[in-house]
Parts: sequence; C-alpha cells; structure tokens
Amino acid sequence: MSAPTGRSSGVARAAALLAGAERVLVLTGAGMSAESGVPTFRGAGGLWKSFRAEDLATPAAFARDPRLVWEWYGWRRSVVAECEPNAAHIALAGWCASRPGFAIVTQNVDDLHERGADAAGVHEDDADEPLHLHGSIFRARCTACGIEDEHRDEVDASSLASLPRCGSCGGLLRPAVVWFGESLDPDTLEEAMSLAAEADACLVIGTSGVVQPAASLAGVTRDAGGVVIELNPEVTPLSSIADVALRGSAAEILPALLRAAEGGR
Ligand code: BJW
Ligand code: ZN
Repeated sequence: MSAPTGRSSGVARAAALLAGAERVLVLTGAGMSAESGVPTFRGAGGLWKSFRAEDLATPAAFARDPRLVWEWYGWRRSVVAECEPNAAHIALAGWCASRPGFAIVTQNVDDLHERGADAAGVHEDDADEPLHLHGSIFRARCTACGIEDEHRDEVDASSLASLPRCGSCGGLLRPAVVWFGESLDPDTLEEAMSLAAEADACLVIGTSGVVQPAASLAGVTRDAGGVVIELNPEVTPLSSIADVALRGSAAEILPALLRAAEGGR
C-alpha cells in the first residue's frame, strides 16, 4: 500500500506527535466555537465586519457609552446561551480528562469548553478548568471596587440607571473580559506561559493568531523545543512555525485526530 498523502497523512503525523507528548497545551480561538454558531471576530461574517472594536471592546468605549457596550455584550451572551458545544469541544474535553499534563488555554469568552466537558461526562475532579485568557462573557467586575463574580442575569441596557450594579459597593459593573489595550490577568498569563514553555506539543485550534500576547504562546512552546500543530481552515501567521498544519474545521478534524492520537499511545 502506498504512503498516505494530503490531509490523512497530516492527521497521522499530528496524531503521532500528540501520542508521544507527555504535556500538551491546547490553545483555542473563536474558530473552535464557530460550528456551535458563535460568530468569530475576523474574516467573512466575523463580528469586526459589522461592529467597530473601538466602539465596543476598549476601556474608552465603555467609559464613553457603557449602555451601548452592555447592550452588545447582552446580545452576545444571548447568542452563546443558545449555542451548544460542538463535537470538537466534547472530544477535546474527554481527551484532556485525567491527563494532568494536558491543558486548555482559550481566548474565547464563551463557556463551551466547560459545557463540552459536561457533555463528555467528565467529572470536575478529573480535569483542570480551561484558562480563559480574555475572561468570560458570563462574569462581571465592579469598576469601583474590583470585585468580580459570575453574572448570568439578563442585562437591562435600556438606560444608564438600569445597568447592573455591584452588590457590595453599588459601583457600575462591566463585563469581565479583556479589551484591547488592557492587560491580561497576570496570574492567568503567567500560568499560560509556563504551560507553553513546559509543553511537548502546542495544539493551536481556530485562532487567527494576530492578537497578542495569546498568539505568542505557540512560539514559546516551539522555542522551548516542543512541536506546534495548527488546526485551521486558513493559513495564519502561526502556520509558519507549525510542524504540522491541518486545514479543515475543528468539529470535523479534531475528534478523528484525538482518536488517532489515543490509538497511538
Ligand atoms: C476555524 C473555523 C472552524 C473559522 N474550525 N477554525 C504586540 C504586537 C502588536 C500589538 C500588540 C502587542 N501586544 C499587545 C498588542 C495590542 C493588542 C493586539 O494584539 N492587537 C493586534 C490585533 C494587533 N493586544 C492587546 O491589547 C491585549 N492586551 C495587552 O497586550 O496588554 C498589554 C499591552 C497593552 C497595550 C499595548 C501593549 C501591551 C489584549 C487583547 C484583548 C483581545 N480582546 C478580544 C475581545 C475579548 C472580549 C470579547 O470577546 O468581547 O479577544 S479581541 C478578539 O480577538 C477576542 C479574541 O479572543 C481575540 C482573538 O481572536 P481569535 O480567537 O483568533 O478569532 P478570529 O476571529 O480572529 O479568528 C478565528 C479563526 O478561526 C480564523 O483563523 C478562522 O480561519 C478560524 N476558523 N472557522 C477551526 N470551524
Ligand atoms: Zn463594587
């Protein structure tokens, strides 16, 4: 039989690299949730095609018009709440469970990795929570005292007076996400950087690889001697450092890739 070519050989090579890895960092971006129905940011149909980041995803935008920003996040929360984890979230959660060296670091502010773990029947003691580099759309932080907590209540953004307020000090709450120009939570970033440096493999799924510092994690693994595997239908700036680049969708390719990796252990 001749050697496999094209996508199947890419999957086999990537599976072999994953099967040989003790520690794996899985870095996910908006493409991971695209097949669940969550809009991505860039590219055709992306949020930044219809909305200006400067008006909605910067501290200055919130200072200028918190009602507008909350209205947009309220809409996005309702979109995510209607979505279900896809086959990629579920397969990934099952694969990472009970493997202490495997970690998910996500740029996504949705909760589909967590719900994917539920759908895969993963017990919460068996897997680390994913690290959310850019925060969570279902958490809010007080702009006055800094207290942050889960916040899933529907937001009434019809007026300034109706916006959510801090239960402790009465200050205005804001979405607990990381906007452009804001620093990532230092502990979360430090943990992600350590995981990247220690990883034998960094599996990068569904990110355009243009937003820093998240995009630099794959390079940290590579510089420390690990391999990089990219899964994305498009070429990205990270493709050039990928040992294997799999071109296709996360829900289509990831379950098969992880099954193949499991078989090779
Ligand atoms: C599929 C698929 C399928 C489709 N299957 N795949 C160094 C150099 C240059 C600039 C900077 C730098 N350091 C900092 C900056 C500035 C800035 C930045 O990076 N700008 C660049 C855009 C130029 N970074 C910051 O401001 C960060 N803060 C920071 O660094 O603080 C210190 C500092 C401050 C100021 C100056 C210097 C230092 C914070 C970044 C915060 C990003 N926030 C957002 C919004 C979060 C909240 C919210 O959701 O509302 O995070 S922006 C948006 O982009 C969101 C995402 O997490 C992030 C990344 O997007 P992602 O996930 O890659 O999605 P897309 O849409 O871009 O790509 C989707 C991909 O999926 C595509 O490739 C598709 O092909 C693929 N795909 N379907 C698999 N089915
Ligand atoms: Zn407060």
